[in-house]
Amino acid sequence: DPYGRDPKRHNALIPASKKPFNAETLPSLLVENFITPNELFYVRNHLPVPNINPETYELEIEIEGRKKSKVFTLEDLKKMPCRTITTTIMCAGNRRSEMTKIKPVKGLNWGAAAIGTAKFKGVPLREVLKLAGLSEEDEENFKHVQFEGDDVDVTGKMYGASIPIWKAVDKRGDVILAYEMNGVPIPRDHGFPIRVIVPGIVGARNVKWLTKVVISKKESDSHWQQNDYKGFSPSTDWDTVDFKKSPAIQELPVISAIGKPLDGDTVKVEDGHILVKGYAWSGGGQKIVRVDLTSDGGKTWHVANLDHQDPAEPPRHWTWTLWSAKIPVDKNTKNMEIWAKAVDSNYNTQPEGFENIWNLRGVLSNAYHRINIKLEH
Ligand code: MTE
Ligand code: MO
Repeated sequence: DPYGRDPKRHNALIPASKKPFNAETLPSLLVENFITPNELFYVRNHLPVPNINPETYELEIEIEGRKKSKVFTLEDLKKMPCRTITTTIMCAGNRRSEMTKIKPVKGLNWGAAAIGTAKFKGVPLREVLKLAGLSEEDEENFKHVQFEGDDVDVTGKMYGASIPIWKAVDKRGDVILAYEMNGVPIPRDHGFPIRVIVPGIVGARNVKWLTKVVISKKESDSHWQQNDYKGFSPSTDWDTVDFKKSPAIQELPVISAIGKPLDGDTVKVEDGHILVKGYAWSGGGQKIVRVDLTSDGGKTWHVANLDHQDPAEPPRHWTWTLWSAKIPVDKNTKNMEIWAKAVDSNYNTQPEGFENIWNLRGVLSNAYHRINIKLEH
């Protein structure tokens, strides 16, 4: 069993699949902490978890066309000046289970917790690239930075992805090669011993168990860059899809979700109100400027309090916002449907429903979040 050496997981992680292991916690637990505890951080593995010996670990940096690549040990990387970046990471398929209700899609049946926020410590990728010989001229001539993980499929292919080079070399891109997550060495499930952290960009490009970086004129040719993690029209299905026609997802659009109460919960009304809590986040370093809630189908909207928000300004606002709102409730109301939507610093907002954003892979599933609850007076 190739999965026999996978690490032990916390029992608050609810598996979406066991081999490979994919899991998320309950949204109600998630919204309790601005920094997601490592044990509750969603896990998205495509393959068995590698077991890397930190003593013999090597990271290879290749600049296409150069004779020799440069190799760094873990110790080499840890000796360099470090940076700590707090960022939210989200899977492109977060909240897919809601889109599936419109029409089935291919993908893990994620709820609203395939997202988390952590403090990562590591070395800026741009400094490592400079040491590997990348010049300012190279930054213009090459277009992509490709990453390879140490996890391999049955055909011997590594997990891989790439990002545009500007993101990697721009000081404000805040891309780091991380060796710590929330103050401890990165747990095995999250990429031990080195993972690239690409703030503001879809989870899939934050390659875990990083063993190779290639500076290239081309994108990664991996399955996950070319034939997955792309958006399509609602009328495109598996018989007509041409993956070459859509760009790979990089920065993610604005999203929000209610974490508490959960859909189907019974909630006690206090002082004529109920308390609703959730998260909101936007990719590309945009900041959440407002979260709106309604309990009457959009006739009236309540603006949520932004309870916990990092002070960083866009376009370097990498973390989610935790919010809460008190929704007034009539004496006679027994059931309630609550909707939430967020607005980011570009004034982009979420689509109303899933009908017109449905896509065959169930990605970018960011319509208004809607929950139905029962009320107890
Ligand atoms: N990196 C490697 N090497 N292998 C993977 O399967 N999954 C990607 C990304 N990096 C993956 C990877 C995807 S799709 C996501 S959403 C994030 O890792 C999940 O990171 P997490 O498991 O730390 O939450
Ligand atoms: Mo993902």
